Amino acid sequence: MKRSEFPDPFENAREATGLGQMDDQNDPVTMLLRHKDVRKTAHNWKTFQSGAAPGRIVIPSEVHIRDTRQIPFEVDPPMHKEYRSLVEPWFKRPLQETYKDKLSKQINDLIDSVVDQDNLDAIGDFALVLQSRALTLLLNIPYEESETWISWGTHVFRSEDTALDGDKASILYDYIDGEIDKAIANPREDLYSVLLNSEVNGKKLTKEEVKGVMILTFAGGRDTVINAITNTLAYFAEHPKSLDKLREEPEIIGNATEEFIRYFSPLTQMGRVVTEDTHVCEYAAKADTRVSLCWASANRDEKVFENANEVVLDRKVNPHVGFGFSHHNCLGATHARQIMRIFIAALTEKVGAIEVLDFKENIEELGEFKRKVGFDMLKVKMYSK
Ligand code: EMZ
Repeated sequence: MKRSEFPDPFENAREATGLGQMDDQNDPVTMLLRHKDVRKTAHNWKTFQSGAAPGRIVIPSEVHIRDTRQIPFEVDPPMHKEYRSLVEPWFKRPLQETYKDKLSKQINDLIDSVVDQDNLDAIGDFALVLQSRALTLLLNIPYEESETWISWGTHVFRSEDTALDGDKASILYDYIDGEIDKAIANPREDLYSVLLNSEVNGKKLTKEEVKGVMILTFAGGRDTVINAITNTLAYFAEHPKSLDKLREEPEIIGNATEEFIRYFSPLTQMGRVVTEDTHVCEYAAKADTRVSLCWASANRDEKVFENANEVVLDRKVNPHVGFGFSHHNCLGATHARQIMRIFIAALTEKVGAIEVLDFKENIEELGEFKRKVGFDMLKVKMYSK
């Protein structure tokens, strides 16, 4: 397999039944694989809820390592809308020119500092650094704070050998508790203080609610952004003409960003808990069981995407669900898109070619399926233009 190839393990099952099965800590998941079913189910929050026990809609389930409800991610309408409209303007700030300029400077400086370096650790010394520094802008927090987040390593809830790591998770939870207390003592201009001063339905947000938004902000955009960046590097390494094409046609960088998100689908799936006995496809879903919306499979559905297994940089119609779908679509998508666009633009300006020197693929085990989602290790050299 080529390093930059991300095969679709769901094709046969998607065509045959539209369903897949996997166990997850004795709380099995029925995976919905078709674009149409995924979108339909995402809309139907009454029967397929997000507001179950905290952690239960995440796969692997986080019920054993988390009690705090992530907001607005684990809340259903009508409360979902209240929270979402509260945080939405803040998470749209990446559209502002000043924000874009700062992000662009960060990313360009980082590339300058690693270009021509031999054997660059593209995860630990590049993607993680880029993601953590960018997060200081999203939170409006001093840049230096990124050093702390980088020191946590790539996975907030995972370590090298365990899928879920309670000790590691508590580093994040304790840190956020501490920051909330500091922001209460000395109000600041950052997301913590904005949330602490906000009201929902006429009531100030509690510390627990603020924590719920902050955990989501830290955890939701970490592995996903890191995978998007490293996978893109691997892709350009093997497709130098694609990098040249984007150099010549910078106007399609937006399309290319969407296409990479579709093709890599950095978040494979998200669960829902069934609230009443129902049917999806031919499948009888029982109350209190889990289904998942498999974005990665939906994004390769040949009924929707022509040449679904190819990266078509200037794909025009691209109704991918890489950022989810419906009211729960990714809150961080504006930020993530800016990161990807600016990152790709900076590569075209500064980097002539990329070489992969060593790699280890990150393969998710999903019951009957195995899916490559990114890399556990990726060593590269970026050659200056
Ligand atoms: C949750 C999730 C959100 C979860 C959109 O995804 O991302 C995962 O990486 C976290 O582990 O807690 O935030």
